[in-house]
Amino acid sequence: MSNNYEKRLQGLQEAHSKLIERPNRREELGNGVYERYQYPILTGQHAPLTWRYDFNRQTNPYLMERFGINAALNAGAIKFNGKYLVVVRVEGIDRKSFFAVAESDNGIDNFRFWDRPITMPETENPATNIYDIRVVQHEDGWIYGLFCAERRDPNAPESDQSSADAQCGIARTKDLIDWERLPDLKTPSPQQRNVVLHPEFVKGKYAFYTRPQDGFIDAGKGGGIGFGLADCMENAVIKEEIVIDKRVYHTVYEAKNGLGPAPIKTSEGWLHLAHGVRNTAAGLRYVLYMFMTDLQDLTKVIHKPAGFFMAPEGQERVGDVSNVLFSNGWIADDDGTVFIYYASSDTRLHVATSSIDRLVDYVVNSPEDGFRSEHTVNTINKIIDRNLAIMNRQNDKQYHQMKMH
Ligand code: M1P
Repeated sequence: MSNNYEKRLQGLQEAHSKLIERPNRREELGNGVYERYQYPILTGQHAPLTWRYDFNRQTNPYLMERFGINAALNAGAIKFNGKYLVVVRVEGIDRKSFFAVAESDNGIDNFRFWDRPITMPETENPATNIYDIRVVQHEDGWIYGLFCAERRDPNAPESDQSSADAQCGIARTKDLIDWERLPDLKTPSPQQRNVVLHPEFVKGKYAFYTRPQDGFIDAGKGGGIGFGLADCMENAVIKEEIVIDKRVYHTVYEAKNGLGPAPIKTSEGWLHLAHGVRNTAAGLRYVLYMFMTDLQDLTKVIHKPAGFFMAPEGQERVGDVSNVLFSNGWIADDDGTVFIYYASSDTRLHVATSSIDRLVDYVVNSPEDGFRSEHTVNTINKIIDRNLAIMNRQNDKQYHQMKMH
C-alpha cells in the first residue's frame, strides 16, 4: 500500500508539473488579425493538487481525488506587478463557480494558480453561484471586479429548480487577495449579466456597460449592450440605461449579446470585444465580435465589422456547453501587444494575441454588415474589383517593361 501510495503521488505530481510547464506554441499562419495557440492555457486539471487531494495517508490511503475541478473558463485579466493575471471562473464538480487567480510571466503559458481561490465576501442575500468576473483598474485607484451573482428565482414554484435571478455583484481590491464586497448594482432591468465598469469617470460618474434582460436565459424584450451612469460604487444605482449595441435579426448577435472585458482606449476610439449569440438547430452558438465607440461620446458606435471576430474552431467547439466562445478578459501591454483570454465551450481557457494597431485596423477597415445577402455579395465584389485593378496595373507594368527590352 505504502509503495503504491508513493508511486501514485509521484505520478500525480509529475503529470501536474508537466501540464503546467508545457510550452505553448503560436499557430503559424492565422488570419492576420490575431494568432491562436496550440494548447489551452488553463483547464480543470491545472487546479493545484492541494485543492483536490487529501495528502494524509491515514484519511486518504488510496490517494483518491476528494474534490474534482470540472472546468476553468471565462476569466477577467489584468497585468499586475509585471505579471499577467487571469481571474478565472473555476467550476467545481458540484457545478458551483468561484474565482481564482492564475499568473504567468509571459501571458501565454506556465499559468499557475495562486495557493487559494478567492474568498469573495457575501452581501446579506448570499448568491448561489458567482461567475464571469470583469476586472478593471479604475482611475479612482481601486481594482473592481464585476461579476454575475446568481440566486434561485424567489418566485419559482417548488417544481422548478432551474429558474434563477442574475444580478451584477460588485467587489473591489488593491491586491486581488482581499476583496471588499459592495451592494449589487441596481438598474431599471429585472436581471443583469455581463456588466462591465468603464475604466474612466464619465462626467464625474461611474460608467457601466450593462446587458438588460427580462429573464435568466432569454433577453426577452431586453438585451443589447446597455450603458448607464451611477454616482458612486458604494451603492451603485443606474437610473437610465440606454442600449448602445442592439440585437439584430439574422446576425451573429440576434438572440443575445454582452460586452466582454472593459474597452481599451486607442487614439481612434474605444475598442470593444463582445460576445454574440444566435439560434441554431443545434442550440445556441456563441461567437466573439468587436466594435469601436467614440472617444467623446461613449454611447456612439463608430465602427463595427460584420459578423464574428472569433468563432469556435476544432476542439474549441466541444465541451460542457458546446459551440461557445466567451471572453471577459484581455490585457493591452505597453508595447501594444494585446492578450485576448477566451474560453471555449464553457470548459477551458485559451489565449490569442494581436496588437492594438492590428485590432484598430480590423475594426476600422473591415466591411460593415449590410444585413442582407445582396450586400454581402457587393462587399465581396468590391474586394475582387480592387484586387483586379491591382493585378491589371501589375500586368500593364510588366507589358511595358517587356516592350522596352
Ligand atoms: O454557456 C454560455 C455562456 O452563457 C451565459 O452567457 P450570457 O450571459 O450571454 O447568456 C453565461 O452563463 C456564460 O458564463 C456562459 O459562458
